[in-house]
Amino acid sequence: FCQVSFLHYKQLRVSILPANLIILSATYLPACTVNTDHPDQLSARYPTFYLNAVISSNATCGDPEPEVYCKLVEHVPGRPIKNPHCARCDANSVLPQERHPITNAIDGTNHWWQSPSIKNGRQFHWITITLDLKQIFQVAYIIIKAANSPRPGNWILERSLDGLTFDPWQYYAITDSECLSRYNVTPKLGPPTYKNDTEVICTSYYSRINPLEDGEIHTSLINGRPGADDLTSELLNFTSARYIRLKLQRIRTLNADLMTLSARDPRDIDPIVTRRYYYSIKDISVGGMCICYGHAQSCPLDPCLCEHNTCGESCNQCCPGYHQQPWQPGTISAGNTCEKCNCHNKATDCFYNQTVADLRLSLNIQGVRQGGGVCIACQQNTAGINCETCTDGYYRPAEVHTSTANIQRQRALTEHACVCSDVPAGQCVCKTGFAGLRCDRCAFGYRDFPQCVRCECSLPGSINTDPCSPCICKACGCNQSGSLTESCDEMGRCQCEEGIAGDKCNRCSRGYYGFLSNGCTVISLTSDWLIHFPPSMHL
Ligand SMILES: [Ca+2]
Repeated sequence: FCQVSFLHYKQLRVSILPANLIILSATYLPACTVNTDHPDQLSARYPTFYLNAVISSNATCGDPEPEVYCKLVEHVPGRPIKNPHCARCDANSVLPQERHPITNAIDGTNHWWQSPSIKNGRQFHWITITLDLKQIFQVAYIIIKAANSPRPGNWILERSLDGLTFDPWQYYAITDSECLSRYNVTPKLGPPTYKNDTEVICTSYYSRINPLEDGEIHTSLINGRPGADDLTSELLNFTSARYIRLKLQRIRTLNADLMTLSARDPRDIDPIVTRRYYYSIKDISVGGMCICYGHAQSCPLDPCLCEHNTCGESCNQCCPGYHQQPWQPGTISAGNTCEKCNCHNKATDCFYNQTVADLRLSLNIQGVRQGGGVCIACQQNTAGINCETCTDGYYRPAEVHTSTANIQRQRALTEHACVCSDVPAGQCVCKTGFAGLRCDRCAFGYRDFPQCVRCECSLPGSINTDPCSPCICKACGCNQSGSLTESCDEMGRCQCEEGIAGDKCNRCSRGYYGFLSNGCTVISLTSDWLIHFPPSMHL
């Protein structure tokens, strides 16, 4: 049950190191019970992955010259530091413990990256670390673990799609007031919260001096935002990144040393103080999903292993034959599975048409008129939006049901005589002029099968009972005094003089009276005797 909602989020590029796989499984298992925004449980909701990415920094301890550094321990100012836990770093050392390259930050072990201390100069407050994920991901969270130093003080977490333009994801400052003074961002007090899906906050929560080592920084980019449960397009865009950059801008120092360090060049200060100030990162974990629009379970480098009947490099479209509904990105609450078109197994592809959907012309796979799938290239002499009917000249045998029909439609005996219809099955619906179960003869009044042309003989005008038999015309019988000629039309209607009516021109038209040899007389509307005519008298 829990796995279902989890399936959209994938494991990106899991390291092959056993240590990482243990971390991975540890974060996978609680997924079923965790529904919280607490940063400690970020990794529970989204699988952690260690990146096989490329990481770089512009400064490293012991590069180019070996140097001695000491761990920061609490002490009383003015008194000598007892047991100063010092060590040597040398980027070119043969001893692994003396080398602290930036690759240690993503190696999945306890080896760490370390920067030169500010004993070497003030410029070592400003160090940039860039992580190239090698493809665009939707980053859900980033967890950074410090090693033998406090966490960075002031710094900016940035993201980029192209490696050229970077946008801030989050600001971190030693104090809330520095959020405003350095980054011009109103500080978030306490544990980070997010008002909207794209809010870039500034927090001092993770820049505290304690713990002096092994501190962690949890940055959530999805959890805690309004669109977290049902990813909005804004949040999808906001979390998309190929490059992640840490712009470190100020090492966290003991308050007791703040005055000394800010007033003087670090190179003029006793190295006992300055060699304790450097950055260290043991581990950077990035969790997220590949850009498969929530339609892939696994997330190899490329392409996405699409599910939910989606296809395309990024699962960004429905697969052929699955266009009953328009494509949508998958979300946690809805898989938005692409729906198969109902082509009655007569077509392999279809397309979505909104008009067809609006008019409810398309049957879905459940036989309900819902969706806009239109089948393409119906096979086996079938036709129609759902391949539910047949092409002209073919009919569906009575024993074959539309929904299960896998038998070829049968050809009518006379091609093009039969118009396909499914009601009733097995019966051709014949074109005009044709008749019979298979439209294999001419209809009454038509002759010369298979042409079936209309017969000329008019039944009202002839004594025939079959229009296709030779015509024997009826006499016109026109009234001599009422008609213009002796001939009549094919229906036996004579041509009457003015004021005369009737097929045989033997009575007066309406408005005339007195049928005589010289015709009918028009009724005078002023004649008041008109109303005395017996009603039975026809005018
Ligand atoms: Ca490490």
